[in-house]
Amino acid sequence: MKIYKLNATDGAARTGEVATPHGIIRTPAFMPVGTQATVKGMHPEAVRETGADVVLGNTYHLMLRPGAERVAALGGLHKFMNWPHVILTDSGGFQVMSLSAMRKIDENAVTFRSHIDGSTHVLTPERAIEIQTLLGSDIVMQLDECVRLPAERAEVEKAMRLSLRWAERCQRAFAPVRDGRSLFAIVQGGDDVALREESARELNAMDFPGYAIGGLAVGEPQEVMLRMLEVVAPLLPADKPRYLMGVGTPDDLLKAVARGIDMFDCVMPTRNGRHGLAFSRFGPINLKNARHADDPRPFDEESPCAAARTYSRAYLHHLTKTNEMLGAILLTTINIAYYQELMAGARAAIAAKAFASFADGVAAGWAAGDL
Ligand code: PRF
Repeated sequence: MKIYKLNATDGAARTGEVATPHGIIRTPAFMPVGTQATVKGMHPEAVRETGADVVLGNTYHLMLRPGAERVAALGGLHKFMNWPHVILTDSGGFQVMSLSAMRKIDENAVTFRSHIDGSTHVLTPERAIEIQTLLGSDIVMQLDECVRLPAERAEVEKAMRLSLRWAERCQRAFAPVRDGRSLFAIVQGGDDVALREESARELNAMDFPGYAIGGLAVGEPQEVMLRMLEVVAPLLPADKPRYLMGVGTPDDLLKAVARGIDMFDCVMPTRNGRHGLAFSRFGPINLKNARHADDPRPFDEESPCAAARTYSRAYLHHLTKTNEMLGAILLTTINIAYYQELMAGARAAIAAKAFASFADGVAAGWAAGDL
């Protein structure tokens, strides 16, 4: 099934649309992270207002609490969280590795202890598909194994090969329950060019509707990540979407778009917003800094985001210093809106064949710094 419509290219950068049962994703796209069936601190309506077409949910968290069967009985994740637009869910393996108290991976499954109550769970590729189907996810991710870098080549190779076998099992489990939804494969292979090539080629031959690149932004320098994108992206089919998982800073996003990436997710704008850090056309701004205490100017009078135009830097400073909920809410909103503005700018620039000058202009704004 073909879900991607390529609208324009500019060098390796692409703009297009991904079709799903709950609507279209305009690409390049940033997907706010809604781990626990909520983009932390924001009403779904407010998330939509920033221009987001899709949010990401997590198999790992939702299977533990409230449970996938419960969400299904309540009408599915879209209804449960009041997000009638596109939902992509991650498959759980990556979150098990970073969050669970104990975990063990073998050929059949990842077995782990819940970080909530210590209970033991077994996540097979088949169960990862079943959970994401119970949730009603529009874009389902295969179960994979992601290795943190730096790592021994043998370890990266083993995880990449296991991920290939799990891709096949996920594909087999997904076919009978697909119902218009899509399953994306995940390219692994760490920082090793040959392993990345093998992973991309094998997954390509299995003919998935979309491809993710995993195992990056896990401890390696940015230039290594970009090099891997330069290796992998050209090996992926031009008529299918490419999703770089768990990335990144605004700078990472523009550099990855320049190398042919279409979709991103990251906790950075939400998590940093909760801790007083805002992303902006002036670069990152720490609202906890005392220099904002007497500054009556709005955060950014030229932002398309009402919160950024309305609230003063002095007030945002006060809210973050006092740990008020509204501070987290406003900065999360400002950050998600900035990420969406960046992607909208990238889409327009690619369509106008002016992506390089767009990216240079944005970077010049960051370099000039705060007003
Ligand atoms: N695999 C999965 N989810 C992920 C990653 C991965 O490699 C990453 C790595 N940046 C983030 N999220 N399934």
